[in-house]
Amino acid sequence: MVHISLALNKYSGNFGILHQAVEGMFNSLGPTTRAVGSPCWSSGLDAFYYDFGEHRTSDLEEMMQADTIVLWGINPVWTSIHALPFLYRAKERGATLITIDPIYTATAKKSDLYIQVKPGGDGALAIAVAKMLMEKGEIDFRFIAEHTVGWEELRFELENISMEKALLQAGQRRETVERLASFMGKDRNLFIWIGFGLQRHRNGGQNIRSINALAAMTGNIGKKGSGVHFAHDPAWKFPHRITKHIPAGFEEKEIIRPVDINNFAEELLRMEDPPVKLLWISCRNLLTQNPDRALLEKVLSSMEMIITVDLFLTPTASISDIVLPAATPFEEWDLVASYWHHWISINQPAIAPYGESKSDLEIAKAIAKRLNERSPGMSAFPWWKSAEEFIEEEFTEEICAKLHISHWRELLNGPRKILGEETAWEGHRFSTPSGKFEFFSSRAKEAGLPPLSMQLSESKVEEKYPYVLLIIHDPYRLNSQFQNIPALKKASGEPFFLIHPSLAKKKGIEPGRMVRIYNDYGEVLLRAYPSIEISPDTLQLINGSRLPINRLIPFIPSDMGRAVTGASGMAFNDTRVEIEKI
Ligand SMILES: Nc1nc2c(c(=O)[nH]1)N[C@H]1C(S)=C(S)[C@@H](COP(=O)(O)OP(=O)(O)OC[C@H]3O[C@@H](n4cnc5c(=O)[nH]c(N)nc54)[C@H](O)[C@@H]3O)O[C@H]1N2
Ligand SMILES: Nc1nc2c(c(=O)[nH]1)N[C@H]1C(S)=C(S)[C@@H](COP(=O)(O)OP(=O)(O)OC[C@H]3O[C@@H](n4cnc5c(=O)[nH]c(N)nc54)[C@H](O)[C@@H]3O)O[C@H]1N2
Ligand SMILES: [Mo]
Repeated sequence: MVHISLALNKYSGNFGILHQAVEGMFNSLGPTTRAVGSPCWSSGLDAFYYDFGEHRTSDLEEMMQADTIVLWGINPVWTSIHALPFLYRAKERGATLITIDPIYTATAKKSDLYIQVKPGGDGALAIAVAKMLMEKGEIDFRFIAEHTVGWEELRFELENISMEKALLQAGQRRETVERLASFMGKDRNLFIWIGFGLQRHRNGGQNIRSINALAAMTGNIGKKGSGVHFAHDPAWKFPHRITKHIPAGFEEKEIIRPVDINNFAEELLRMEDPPVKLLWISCRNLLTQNPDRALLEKVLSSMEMIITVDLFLTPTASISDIVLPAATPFEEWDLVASYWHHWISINQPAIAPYGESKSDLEIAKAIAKRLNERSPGMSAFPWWKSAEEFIEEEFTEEICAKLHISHWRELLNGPRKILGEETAWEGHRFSTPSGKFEFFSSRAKEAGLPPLSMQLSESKVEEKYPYVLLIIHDPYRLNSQFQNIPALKKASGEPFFLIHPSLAKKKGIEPGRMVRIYNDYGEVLLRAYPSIEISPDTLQLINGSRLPINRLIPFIPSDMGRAVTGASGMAFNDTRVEIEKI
């Protein structure tokens, strides 16, 4: 019954609920080793957990009722194009669009105001704005009194923070922040959309807590057209029965020996008693997306067996012993929910699986069946059930009621939005221990984190290398996917990075020149193009190219993530490098 030397690493290839058959199959074996946490959003999830009790977004369309929309560390013009019609309509209605980003992104170019924040300086920026709003009396004291805890402690802290220090950490002049604050006063509907890029820093979680506090002190929570929006997970309302086939005698919690998904290489190396021998990789291009690539290569080569399930022969699949071809979404049933909008849909197969490919569910079923043939009772996964039966089991009465359907098959006519959850936190009943929005979080305190949501960071990290490497998500790809589509490859051109003209001049780098980007972890050779879209101490690179960029990226944990996902977030955007022309 004990298969602890088997490990699973699975992430974002397909988040459809039937793909959780992989977790279900692993659960059915009893204790195994599992990658836990997330390379993506953990620090932000914890920030929302401490302040609100959980993460929720309003219906995206509410954006159209905002007076001010702040796109804070998010680049939807590249990464969330389905949101653009609402942004444009809000703008037509007179909303002011503000982008806060260290890079003058495609989104910033469409905004009315752009603030070039220092990487990791968002908390300090929120604090500077909060201090100004306090000076001007633009605080919603009624909201604070009725719906929050910890205001007195926070006010005291804010009064004692020096404005100069906050401005310096945010990399701003006073006038710029004054302008920003003028769009955020208590009588404007303020809709803040926080992105993933901004929380990929050592202080990413705390920075989000500061932004949350800014929204709360101006009364911008639970009101139409306002709020702070980071993530929402309608999928969590499903019972996830597909994962619950745990053998008798075990509790769900006991059957996972956790390995941090971000510090995967090092933790796997240290794993003893027993060491991991077989690694199952699904929905992941581990080798190109995880930090610490050199160590990862070494550790993976020491595995007795790696099985990768993927649609394509990715770099990760290429180093595996067995590659199982996955079916595409065109060839499988699935139940699909988003981590941002509120729609639920059924994915229906359009064609039968091509060649020998199989969905993750069919693979899980086949394995469970075979294991039980060899050794009856080895897997508790119900291999005899059809995909449609697995879908059926997820639809509880409550879910059907919220979708206004009596049977899931009604979704075959088109997706439905979950009703009754349009405005996040509308009744102001928060899921925190106090039931209120918490400027002071006892849960954060217990976790050894600063209890107050606004606090200037005092810790100084000695940086050996001078330039911050910001790796942003690609307009033509989804992480490492779609490399193989010639039209997209052509559209995105050869990989390159951007460098400020003053830095290019200092280093004698002409446009298009090959440059060595390096640090203690490795090096990458790439063409450089000067651009005033970034600051002189930042380099911009686009994620997803075939280049092994993650040779440069060490594992740097962010401040938060453990409470919700079980491991800290990953501070990809705190990677530091040096450059030289070659
Ligand atoms: N430097 C840097 N690194 C980053 C980031 C960053 O900003 N900077 N971003 C991080 C983020 S946000 C994320 S989410 C992670 C993503 O990390 P991964 O989840 O590893 O990313 P993908 O490149 O999307 O790889 C998914 C793989 O799943 C495969 N796939 C697609 N559909 C299926 C299916 O149905 N079944 C199976 N078995 N496989 C399938 C795809 O072909 C692809 O190879 O990367 C992280 N890495
Ligand atoms: N086309 C496309 N769409 C995608 C993806 C993709 O790869 N391609 N990936 C999907 C996934 S997995 C994810 S997680 C999302 C990511 O969606 P986004 O969060 O929009 O993407 P990122 O490029 O990671 O980061 C957004 C911005 O954060 C900025 N940033 C970095 N550090 C800081 C900081 O300290 N402060 C502030 N204010 N900004 C900062 C970056 O400069 C960048 O412009 O997109 C999803 N959608
Ligand atoms: Mo992500």
